[in-house]
Amino acid sequence: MKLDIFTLFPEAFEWFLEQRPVRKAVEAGSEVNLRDYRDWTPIKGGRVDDAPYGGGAGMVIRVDVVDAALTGVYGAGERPRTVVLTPAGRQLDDALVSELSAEPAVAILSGRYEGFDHRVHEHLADDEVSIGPYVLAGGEIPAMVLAETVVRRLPGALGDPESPIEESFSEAMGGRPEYPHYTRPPEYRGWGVPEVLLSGDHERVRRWREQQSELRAGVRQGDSGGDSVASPDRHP
Ligand code: 6GU
Repeated sequence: MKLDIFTLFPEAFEWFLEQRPVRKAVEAGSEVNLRDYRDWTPIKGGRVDDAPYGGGAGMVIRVDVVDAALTGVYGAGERPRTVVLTPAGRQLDDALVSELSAEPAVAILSGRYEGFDHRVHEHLADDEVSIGPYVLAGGEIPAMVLAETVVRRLPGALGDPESPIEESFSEAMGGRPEYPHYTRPPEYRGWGVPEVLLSGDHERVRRWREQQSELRAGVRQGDSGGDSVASPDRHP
């Protein structure tokens, strides 16, 4: 997979590129690149935005700037599947992550200000994606969220090859949240660990985890029951 993240603030992604799933995926042959719109802008002074037609507050990122950046990176030929980040987009979920991670290449367009000239959405992007029903100041955090969910699916991103299979909301979990995890010590301040996990009985552990996952799904849908284990007591 070749992932290009277009942004006005490449420096915001430094930590992100160094952390484990991204680093591992890159070591295993995937590519994650940051692309700065300003490197290709045809506007003098390195500008990328302008005042909105019709008036109003804020600045809008220009369509010619975004197009020039895409042409600068991909040439005149075919462009990869292009996602524009916008709070009004399709909400990111596990199905969309699967779809995108199966692509040979993806371009993520991240913006600031009032967003992009709408012709970016209409003519340059294939998908409009939001990371949830709330508004953030810019697309950098959404870009990292989207990129991390996709990169985690790529070969080599995770150390243990089983860990992406049984995680929350995955198909292997029937789209349900994951079961709870515990580790040493077995008792802390009187807070114990479910006995079954210490039993060494793999079949009982498997059944318990399945049940916990279903219970959490029920809790999430507003069902009663199971809350004592699904949401353990806070500090006394
Ligand atoms: Cl993709 N962008 C912004 N600015 N806010 C958001 C978002 C995206 N998704 C949720 N909130």
